Amino acid sequence: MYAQMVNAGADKLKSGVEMTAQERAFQEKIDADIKIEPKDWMPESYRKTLIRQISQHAHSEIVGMLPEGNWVTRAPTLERKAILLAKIQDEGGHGLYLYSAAETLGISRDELLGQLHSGKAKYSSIFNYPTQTWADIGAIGWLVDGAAIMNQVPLQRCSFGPYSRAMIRVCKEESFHQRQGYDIIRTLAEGTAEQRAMAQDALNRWWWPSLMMFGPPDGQSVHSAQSMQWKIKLFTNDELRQRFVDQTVPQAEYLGLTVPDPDLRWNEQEQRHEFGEIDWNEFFEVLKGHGPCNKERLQARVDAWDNGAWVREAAMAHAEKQAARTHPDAA
Ligand code: BYC
Repeated sequence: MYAQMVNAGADKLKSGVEMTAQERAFQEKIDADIKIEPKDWMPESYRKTLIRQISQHAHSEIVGMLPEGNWVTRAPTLERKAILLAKIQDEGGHGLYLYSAAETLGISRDELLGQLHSGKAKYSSIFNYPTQTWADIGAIGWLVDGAAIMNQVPLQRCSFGPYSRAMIRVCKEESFHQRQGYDIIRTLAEGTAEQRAMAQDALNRWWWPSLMMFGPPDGQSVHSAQSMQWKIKLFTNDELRQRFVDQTVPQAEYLGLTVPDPDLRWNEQEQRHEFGEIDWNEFFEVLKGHGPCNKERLQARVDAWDNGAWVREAAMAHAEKQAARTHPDAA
């Protein structure tokens, strides 16, 4: 039935290759907004694209714990410390849901982590910047989680069932994260001149890297066209970036902070903010491993893996002992 709803022009993959009958049936399901589940047939490149995106998303959550973890012992009050700890634990949880979603596509967690540790898999560029002051924790919540939500709310409707369902819970928690970040920045912006300067300094340093989180401009985004045909992505990188700017600029104005972009202006006719040129050279350098903290972040993850070896070994030995007790004849 859903075949009737198919876009008649979509008989080719975005790569220009003619679709097989099986691929066409698959695309028809997607066009009819029917979720693809792990045991359903799917093109190999759909599976690979999902593994790439979901695992990079999972790695971003786990690496994203590091810049925040840097401030747990220095949070200004007990309440802020408890909130920050809870937020970091949430990020760990998001990473685990996402690794589980990726595993449904037939790849093991060990392989996924191996790809992170070898540098083969990416994680979000944003986490290669340092957290220099407490205001940076506010900026991460306000801007970085704000950008993450902008990207992830549409992903709740993406075509792959396990990913879309993971995003529903993740988005609820991210929305709390964004508010706690805004609350930190608002408190500083309403505080002493020194606190206000800290908030402005954090905005100055995190604004442009936050805009880069949405990925390269549409003209240079290699995966967007195919991912949108498959509804792995529902909006382009530039569309989401524009929405983020339009949402965030009024929040900065409310706080009395200045967005560090002299070219920023409201375009009344188009009902959107125009903004200045992003330094894409900086973005691609960070992706190549040359950001301020790339080496430190990756090393921290590799060390955590190595230092946790004894826990994994002990858990395996315990599981084997339990299994031998339950099924003594199986050994
Ligand atoms: N950083 O063709 P494109 C969070 C790569 S954090 C690094 O447009 P795609 C959190 C891209 O992978 C947010 N790499 O790619 C918040 C590709 O390289 P490969 C995590 C980037 O996939 C607070 C190449 O550039 N969210 O949640 O169509 C605390 C070409 O790009 C970046 C997600 O991951 C970047 N910013 O679109 C803790 C959301 N941008 O793979 C955690 C899910 C691009 O060919 N992901 N690249 O080597 C997505 O929506 C998409 O993957 C992206 C990129 C929009 C990010």
